[in-house]
Amino acid sequence: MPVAQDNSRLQRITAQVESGERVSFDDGVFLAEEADVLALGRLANIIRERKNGNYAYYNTNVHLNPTNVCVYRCVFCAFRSDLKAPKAYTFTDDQIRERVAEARRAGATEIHVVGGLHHQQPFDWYVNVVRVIHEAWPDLHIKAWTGVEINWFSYLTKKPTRWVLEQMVDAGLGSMPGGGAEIFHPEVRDRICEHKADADSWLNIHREAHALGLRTNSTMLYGHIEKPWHRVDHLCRLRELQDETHGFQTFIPLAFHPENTGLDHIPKASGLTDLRVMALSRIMLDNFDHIKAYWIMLGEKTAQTALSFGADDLDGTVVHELIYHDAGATTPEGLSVAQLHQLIREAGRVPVERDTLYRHVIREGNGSQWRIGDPIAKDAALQNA
Ligand code: V47
Ligand code: SF4
Repeated sequence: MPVAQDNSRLQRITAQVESGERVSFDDGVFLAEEADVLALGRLANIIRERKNGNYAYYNTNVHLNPTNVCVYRCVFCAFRSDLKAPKAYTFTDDQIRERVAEARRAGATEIHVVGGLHHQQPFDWYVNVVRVIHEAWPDLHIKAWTGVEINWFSYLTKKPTRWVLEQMVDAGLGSMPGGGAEIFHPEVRDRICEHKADADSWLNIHREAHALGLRTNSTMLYGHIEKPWHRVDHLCRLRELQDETHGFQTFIPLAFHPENTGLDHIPKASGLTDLRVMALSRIMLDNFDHIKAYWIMLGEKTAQTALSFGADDLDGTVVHELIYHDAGATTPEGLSVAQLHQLIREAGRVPVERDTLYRHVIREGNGSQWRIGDPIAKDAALQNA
């Protein structure tokens, strides 16, 4: 396409974004394939600041991966283990309680629970993980089980996914993380994780969760065998469900880490690709309030830069994260709140601690006590800050 025509297409899309109009699939593919990274960043920043002003959010959370034994063999995964392999583990109730105690000491407001699909554990074992956490600390928000796990529990019990979700809510589930989405398009999905829940199943489980009043997150795993248009297709499918339910809170682009995986010949995505995908996500997901730069996966420097390329959230002080570290991530497993504040302030943004549901967390005393304020968008104290 001649350069002059490209420029006029970019100008038209810019005008659309400025006036709050949605960007089409075709224009999304054009942006993904042809727009330069700074043009993408400018567009994404318009939407980011319109939705979240100058705030950059983080939360104080801990991760719990209760088992790494998994019946599936996703080619991108370095975390999973065979049952008999030396690295296989499955937590006991006491080990789970120990993680909750550690969360309490760290002042966490959330515990993020995902793991492998252990074929020898019955459904009750997974319900019990949630129950043990909830009984040990009822105020801790439990964000647990991806759509893929819920799909597996339905297979295990031969009960509908809605029933599975209801059992989890009864046990103390507060919301669902966004994992397992990978790339929805079957051209890619069938090659990287052929056995697990397909796109429609994943989306339908989130639809059902939203109907039950649960908020959920969403992700996309990029930087492996997918083409830019597969990313746009993925984003459009999420956007469509969000139009219907408004139940997604945030979207997290996840950069593929190749080490120790079946795709270790693929080089890790560059920082520029990370920023392009971040910006593209912000532009396409016009009905999502938040885009997360998961610092543990991106590294602190790219995550900080991403705050000017569409991202408004750095996730949390994530300790005991295994999925990326098994796949070669070299970031520390946890950042302190002071370090997160510094990253955010250096980026020219205002740090705001949020809880899982994007309500303002107000710390008291030495910080180990807190209370939950209003939803951030309505918080008078923050608006006047
Ligand atoms: O579904 C697995 C990804 C996901 C690799 O909801 C990999 O707040 C890169 O979903 N390289 C699980 N990625 C993690 C996840 C997540 C993370 C942070 C916040 C939230 C949230 C959700 O991790 C999996 C898969 O897409 N993954 N292996 C790898 N080698
Ligand atoms: Fe199992 Fe999840 Fe790894 Fe796939 S990504 S092999 S489902 S632990």
